[in-house]
Amino acid sequence: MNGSENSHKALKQVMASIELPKLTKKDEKMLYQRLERHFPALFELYYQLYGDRYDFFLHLQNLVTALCNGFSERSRKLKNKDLQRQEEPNWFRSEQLLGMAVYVDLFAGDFNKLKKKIPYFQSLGVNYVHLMPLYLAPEGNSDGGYAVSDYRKVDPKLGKEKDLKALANAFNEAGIALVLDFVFNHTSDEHEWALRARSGQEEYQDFYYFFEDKNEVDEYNQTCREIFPTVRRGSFTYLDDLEQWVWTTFNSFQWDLNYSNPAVFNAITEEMLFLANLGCDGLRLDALAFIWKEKWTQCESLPKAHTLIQAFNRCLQITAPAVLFKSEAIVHPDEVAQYIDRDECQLSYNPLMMALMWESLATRETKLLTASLQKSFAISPQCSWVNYIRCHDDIGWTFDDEIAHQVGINGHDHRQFLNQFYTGKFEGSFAHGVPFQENPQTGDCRVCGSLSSLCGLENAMAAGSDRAVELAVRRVRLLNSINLSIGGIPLIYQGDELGMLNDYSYQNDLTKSDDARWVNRPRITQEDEECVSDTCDPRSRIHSDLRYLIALRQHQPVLGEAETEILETFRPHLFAYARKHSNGERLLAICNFSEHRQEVPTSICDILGSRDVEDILNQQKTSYQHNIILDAYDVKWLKVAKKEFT
Ligand code: OTU
Repeated sequence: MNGSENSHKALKQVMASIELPKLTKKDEKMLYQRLERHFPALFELYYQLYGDRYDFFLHLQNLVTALCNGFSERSRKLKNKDLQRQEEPNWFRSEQLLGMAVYVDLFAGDFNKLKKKIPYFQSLGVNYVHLMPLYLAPEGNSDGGYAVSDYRKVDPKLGKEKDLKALANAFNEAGIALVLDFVFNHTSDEHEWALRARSGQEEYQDFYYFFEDKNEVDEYNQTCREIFPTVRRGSFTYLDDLEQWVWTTFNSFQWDLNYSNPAVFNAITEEMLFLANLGCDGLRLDALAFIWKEKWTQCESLPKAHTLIQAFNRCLQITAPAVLFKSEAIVHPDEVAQYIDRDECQLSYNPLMMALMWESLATRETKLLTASLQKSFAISPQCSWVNYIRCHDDIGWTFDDEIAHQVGINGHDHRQFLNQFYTGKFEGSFAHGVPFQENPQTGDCRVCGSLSSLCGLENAMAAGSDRAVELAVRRVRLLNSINLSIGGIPLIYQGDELGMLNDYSYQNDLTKSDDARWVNRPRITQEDEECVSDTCDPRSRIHSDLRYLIALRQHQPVLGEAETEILETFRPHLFAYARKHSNGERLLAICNFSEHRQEVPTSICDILGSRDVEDILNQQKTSYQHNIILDAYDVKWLKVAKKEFT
């Protein structure tokens, strides 16, 4: 008997053995069709993970029951959305799509107040909103909400569950895609599963990784990366009451879930379907690289991590196919790429481009950016990057040392330089950042700070230098322009649209002071919003430049679902790429990463098929006869000039 016959038989057996929820004839047909299409793959994946267990079939039954229940609980409206999205599977590649990541409390106050911000999103052109973790979490330090105590309850400071539902509906009606965090690598130590485990219930102890033997812990620590070394060394936390160690990759109150146990897979699937049925369009898979562990490995991005995510994806295809997965793999670029697939994560953060834009700003050289993106930018046309410049986390320098070596850069030394440059330890640097998680043993470090402060605005304003302010504003525009045009969903991080500077108030809060990432998690006040209407304030320029870029993008299909080619400019300070739409339209973007004027021969326009071009960004219709000239940090978006008939 072959695999497909096996899975067909298994499906028949499972369906005969479980109690189906009440469904209309039409829904029942839809569910069966989806099961027929996706169950074989799901079965295969689940078998790879748990096939050697004596109770495999029991867990499979439970899983399919959860999927059928999830399907029956999904509202008619969302089921219609599922169908609609199937008709336009590439909706997320549109030039119209623009994202923003916000904290409900810091950005608006609570769910109801956030609902009132819908016009703000709309006026910016934002139609994809990622709400930072909003779930019930421990009081005090909860890692910014990434320690979840209950996936079905919201943080009471933000409102009630019904308020979140109302917000999701309002977003839906306003055409705003909602993205929520799926924090599935760990729960908080206050999650019911953790509490039960702690009280000695064996069934729940199997939900996490407990060790009695210190040697075993030491063995794992030899090969695992330390993520928050200044908080705690190693990846484990000793629990005095249990006299055992528990696996905690991040903070001590974040307990890693044990996915070698199928009961964990099933339980988390139910939580995932609950979130899907709230009406979100995307789930951000937090820390997804860490979900599978094996001794003597790094316990990151192991093959079974992919098997797990693909299995979760199939579960969604069966119950809530409108929902996309967004990979949050802030790892080596080759590993980032491994999560991107229609059947795994349709969306992925682009940490390589993010880090290397900052690298190019520091060095004024584009060779590493160009060489790296030439290798890693192209992904499946059924997927999309989520491009970003800043987020709620730190900046880690996750480039490929091999490529760095090829362009004459020593990766280790270069990271040290970048950390120094962005944390005020390099003379002449424009940036004002804060170091994060310096590891005394390895010398590793990451950088925090807001977009504007890292681009030099904070120092420039403090120095009262008009020239320095001008350059900072231009740097911000340069990075925004790439984010908006290179291909992918641009994700604006809250406050960056207002040019906000670092917020040092976290240093006075005991629950935050040891986590420098709070420097780039500001509370956004009315005053901050009003700042940008004062034209004397440089932040107003940052804001209006961004608005201008967004408005332009919305009318350029060539900036949406179109191919990207990263070009070699043979000019050390210039970065260039071409976009090509299937309708034949093309666009060439050229960016100057230096504060000095640069020139490039007009022949670079040959990729457009003509040297008679216009710069749609600066509305210059000159046809370039000589060299193209770019001022300090200038950007050009060139298209073939429209013929004027006289
Ligand atoms: C994510 O990031 C979140 O974005 C962080 O805010 C959380 O603290 C963390 O998970 C735990 O939930 O370590 O510094 O290599 O870098 O997943 C950020 C991947 C993080 C990790 C990333 C993680």
